[in-house]
Amino acid sequence: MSGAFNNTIYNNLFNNSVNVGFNGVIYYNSWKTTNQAGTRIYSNGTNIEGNYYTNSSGTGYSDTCTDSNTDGFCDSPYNLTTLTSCTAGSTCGLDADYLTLSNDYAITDTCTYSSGDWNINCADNCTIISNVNLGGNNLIFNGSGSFNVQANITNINNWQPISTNCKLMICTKCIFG
Ligand SMILES: [Ca+2]
Ligand SMILES: [Ca+2]
Repeated sequence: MSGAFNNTIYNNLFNNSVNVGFNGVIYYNSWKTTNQAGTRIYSNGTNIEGNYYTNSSGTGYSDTCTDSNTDGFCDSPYNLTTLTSCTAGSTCGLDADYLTLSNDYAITDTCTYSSGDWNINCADNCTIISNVNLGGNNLIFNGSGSFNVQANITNINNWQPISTNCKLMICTKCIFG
């Protein structure tokens, strides 16, 4: 970039050995939009904000950054002048992507049964509206909140209601509009 100023650049896929370069005086540009629901240019996730930075070997910043809460965004901003992770308000310079897309998005709620024992976090406040066949596995509750059952959960080996703070709401005669 040469002399670029005050541009807004978001939800792009940069796939080059060197993704961003500057010539001459470096001015401020915004490398993200407001966090919002949207279709990502690349990588899984429900929201958009910054850009995705990769290379032909898949070792770009977005591929390798730490995303500890697996929300699909890197934990640290990305300084686009030095092409290194940075600390907001300190080492990010005028051009940084503050919410870089990561490829580590993972659905974290426990309301959907996949296989094995079903470990339910009551803090997810699940409402189960489709029948679930547990295949002889256990139903285990943790956390505080509720678990609202409006469908049949069958083939349970054992209930383990180990949390007294989990309110079970079992509906026997559900009314569906
Ligand atoms: Ca990754
Ligand atoms: Ca994150």
